[in-house]
Amino acid sequence: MSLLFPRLAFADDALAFRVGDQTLTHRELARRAGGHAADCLARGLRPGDRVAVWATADVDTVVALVGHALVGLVSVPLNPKLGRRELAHVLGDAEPRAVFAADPAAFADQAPSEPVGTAEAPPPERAVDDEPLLVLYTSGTTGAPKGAVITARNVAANLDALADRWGWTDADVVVHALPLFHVHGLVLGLFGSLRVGGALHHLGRFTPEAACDALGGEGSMLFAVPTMLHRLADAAEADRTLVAGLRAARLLVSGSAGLPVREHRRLERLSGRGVHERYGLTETLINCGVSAAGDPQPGYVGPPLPGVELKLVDDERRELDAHDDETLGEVAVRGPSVFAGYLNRPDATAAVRDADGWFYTGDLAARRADGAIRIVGRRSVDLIKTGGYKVGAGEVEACLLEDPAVAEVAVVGEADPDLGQRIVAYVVPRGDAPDVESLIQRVADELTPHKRPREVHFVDGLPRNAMGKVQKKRLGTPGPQAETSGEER
Ligand code: MLC
Ligand code: AMP
Repeated sequence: MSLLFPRLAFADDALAFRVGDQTLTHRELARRAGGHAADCLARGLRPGDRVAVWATADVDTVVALVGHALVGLVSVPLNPKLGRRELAHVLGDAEPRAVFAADPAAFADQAPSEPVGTAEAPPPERAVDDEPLLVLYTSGTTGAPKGAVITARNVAANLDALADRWGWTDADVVVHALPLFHVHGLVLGLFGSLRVGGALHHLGRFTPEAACDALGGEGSMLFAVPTMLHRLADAAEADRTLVAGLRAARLLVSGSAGLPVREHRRLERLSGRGVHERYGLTETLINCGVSAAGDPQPGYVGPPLPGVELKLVDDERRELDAHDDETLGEVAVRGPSVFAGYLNRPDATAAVRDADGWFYTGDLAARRADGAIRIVGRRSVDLIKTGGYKVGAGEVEACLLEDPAVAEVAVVGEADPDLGQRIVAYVVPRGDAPDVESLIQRVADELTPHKRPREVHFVDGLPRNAMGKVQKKRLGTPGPQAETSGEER
């Protein structure tokens, strides 16, 4: 039987997790996760049950996430900043049997939850099986987010492929400041470190100084979204002493959104070393990555990982046999890391995965002769990536339309040097223009703060085609008659 987290079965006193001045060794983590698992069973929870986890970055939450994984409970990590409507949607859809919150007061109004027990017990041994491990909520173009069901095998296969590509071992300490409710921070950062038997040093919150300090110390690899690397480059330009940390790292990894070539070059100029990119999705985990054994490849996310089949297809999903770095097609992937489907949404699952197991990503790319992939954009203008978070234009539009002063609205992502894309709302007011701050706050309160528009433009009407469909590509800098207001932050 192969185990999901082999080192936890033979745990020792090496570091497994650090955040601030709190640490867990592999032995402590194994025993506390075992205690949490036993506690869950004693409360009547059974393998296969879903448990929502208020995913703050702290030791108790890590113990709970690992305890659930070991005993077969399916964690549904929640962004602690989820607004009212989105939280109600996720809880209504996932129907968790329990909610875990390290600080139950944070969750008191929403549902009963219990603090983590401090009891210790031998950890259960979780095999790499085909049972669900996580349900991760991710946005689509329209409607509310969908829960992607990820199995233990999806995760193990993907982490082993990444370990191979990055030479990732038990000697590595990953440094990151990513949230523990998405693939990047949770699956790669936490579960990846545990699967290889290494450690995760979580920074709590991202600052360039903290990242460089950690890399200058015990940290060997940095996992970051492009926004963080952009801020690192800005900070290192202003304070050259930060460069030492970047130089000391074994590997700097960027993902969750494309890192512009200019940012690659800037970091290279500053630190003399480059960034290795990898590309993935919540539903497929990581598909491609640049090998750590070779040089970084600015503009490319590398070839498919071992075990991942990848093809480029045209609009009719016919395969394009192009290796010219020019012909564009949608990326489709197949392999052991493609998810089990969306919870309660067979229709949505069938729309993205065909009968042969191919998953259609919606990403447009070209392929080089050596197989390296260059991501150039997305098929839909309604999927926005901001700071590495995926946001569906439709969910933000639906939220804004609830304001009685909004007659029509179109939400788009506009190029932003820091966030990659920033969310911009074009609003046709009903009568007098509504207050911009309250529109922005509505989205922050109902959905989540990272989905809030950073700018709101008032317009007389939205550009439409003959069929009446809004033509978002024609929205851009509003005309001279339009009233414009930016967010003041
Ligand atoms: C601001 N804030 C507000 C607010 N305005 N809160 C309520 N109402 C308002 N109107 C708060 C925010 O919540 C936040 O708090 C702080 O003020 C700053 O907000 P921000 O400007 O939105 O955040 P920012 O500093 O820009 O964040 C940048 C970032 C973040 C890079 C740190 O975007 C981030 O963590 N990105 C990671 C996304 C990620 O992990 N993606 C992986 C998806 S998996 P506070 O306390 O939060 O600072 C995937 C697959 C793959 O994609 O390939 O990996
Ligand atoms: P999510 O649904 O949050 O998992 O986001 C997945 C999407 O992030 C993908 O479909 C891509 O559009 C984008 N993405 C992730 N990594 C990269 C990358 N290295 N380059 C470009 N886009 C990326």
